[in-house]
Amino acid sequence: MDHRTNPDISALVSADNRHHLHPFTDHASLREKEGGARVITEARGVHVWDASGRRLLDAMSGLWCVNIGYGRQELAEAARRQMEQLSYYNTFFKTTNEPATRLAERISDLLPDHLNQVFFVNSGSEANDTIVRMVRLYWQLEGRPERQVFISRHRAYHGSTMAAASLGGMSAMHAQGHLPLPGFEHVQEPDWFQHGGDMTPEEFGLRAANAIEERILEVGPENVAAIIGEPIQGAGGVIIPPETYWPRVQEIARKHDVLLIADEVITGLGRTGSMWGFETFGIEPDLVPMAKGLTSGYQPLGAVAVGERVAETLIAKGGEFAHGFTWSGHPVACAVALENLRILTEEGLVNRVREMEGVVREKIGALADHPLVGEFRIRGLIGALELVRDKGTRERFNDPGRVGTICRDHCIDVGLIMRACWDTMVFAPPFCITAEEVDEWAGLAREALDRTLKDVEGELA
Ligand code: PXG
Repeated sequence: MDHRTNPDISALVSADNRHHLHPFTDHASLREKEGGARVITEARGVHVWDASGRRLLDAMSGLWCVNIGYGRQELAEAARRQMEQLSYYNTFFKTTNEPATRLAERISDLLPDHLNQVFFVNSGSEANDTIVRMVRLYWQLEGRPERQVFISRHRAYHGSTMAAASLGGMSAMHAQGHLPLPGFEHVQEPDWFQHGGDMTPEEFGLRAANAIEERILEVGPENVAAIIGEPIQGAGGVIIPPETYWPRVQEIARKHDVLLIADEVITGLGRTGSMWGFETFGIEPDLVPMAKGLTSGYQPLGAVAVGERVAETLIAKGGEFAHGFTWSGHPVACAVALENLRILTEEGLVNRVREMEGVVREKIGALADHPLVGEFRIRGLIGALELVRDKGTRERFNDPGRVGTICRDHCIDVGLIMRACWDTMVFAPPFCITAEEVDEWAGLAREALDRTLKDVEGELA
């Protein structure tokens, strides 16, 4: 049954059409052509249900965030207990609450020694905006106020607020509202599949890293504040950089005395098979924004881990940092995060990510034999399938995003949620996924690919 035949649901959908502006949505198309939003009503484990009772396997963990899986009673209990005891108090004006302090300590314990100060925010965007203000203040306090420029990569995603969208390298976002702000530079992303040509991945990785140094030299090292990067670019299409990339970026940051920021909003807390993406790639960032997996999406929460170098200056010379949010260190969100991290560590879910990576590599990786699939790649439980016109040459279809959207819609029709980043189908399933569920996912994905192939067969090379 389609939900629009159910009177309660169709009333809800029409109210939604009248009043609700959604993120990253073309409302004219949603309301007029597609008839309104899909209503999700329940979720458990790796599955969500829509209002018509259809079950979908969520291979995206919501938006890369429901890492421990849906419906864990312990998190509901933790929220209820905390709401009953202390539903809210702020962390301004020399005040704290127990969950906020314990969580700052817990996050510090999970990080390497030099990262041991934590500032709480409510989202990844706020984490990155906080970092822009903090890093510029750091350089002011160091007597180097001209060090203001941030270097990032094309197709980076760091959030939607003004500074975070400027840090990001999404051209469609920059095209709206005169972004980026001054002081944000973008260089080529380390996407071998797209840009590598005849180079080996290792050669290309070095070249992409060197593009950062070239830009530092153009801007003048004395003007550069920091380099920011997601260890694996998520919304950009799960770009897993060649092994040569990050070590060279680290070298460049050190050589020019520039701070290094690893945006761990997606990759943090186990997603890549180590606790942090920067560990997977062997680098030592100065600042670490995190969000999503911190609560597995059960509450909105983000944090910035601040390394010794910046923290010591801010604390010793900074006086009052004039920055913060009403919900910074919200006791309910922090209590839920503590329970989420307990489950993550006590149930050994980061090891499980590594185990399940092998299963996904075998079962989903087998789709690489499909006529549309030009590449399968994975690191931990984050990966992608590239849809191409020509498997031999990696040539894509014309009108980027068209075939990805067709495939994404077929996925939904067969009962699977995978996201299309242009023509790259990406996935990041909950860590609790089982081998049987990976089998179910592989079957659904093949069916969606076959249906997509029927639609575009005439265009293949
Ligand atoms: N950094 C990274 C690496 C992200 O992936 C943010 C920062 C911003 O976080 P908030 O909590 O402000 O959304 C993100 C968010 C998508 C998609 O469609 C990805 C994100 C958010 C929404 C949609 O892939 N990533």
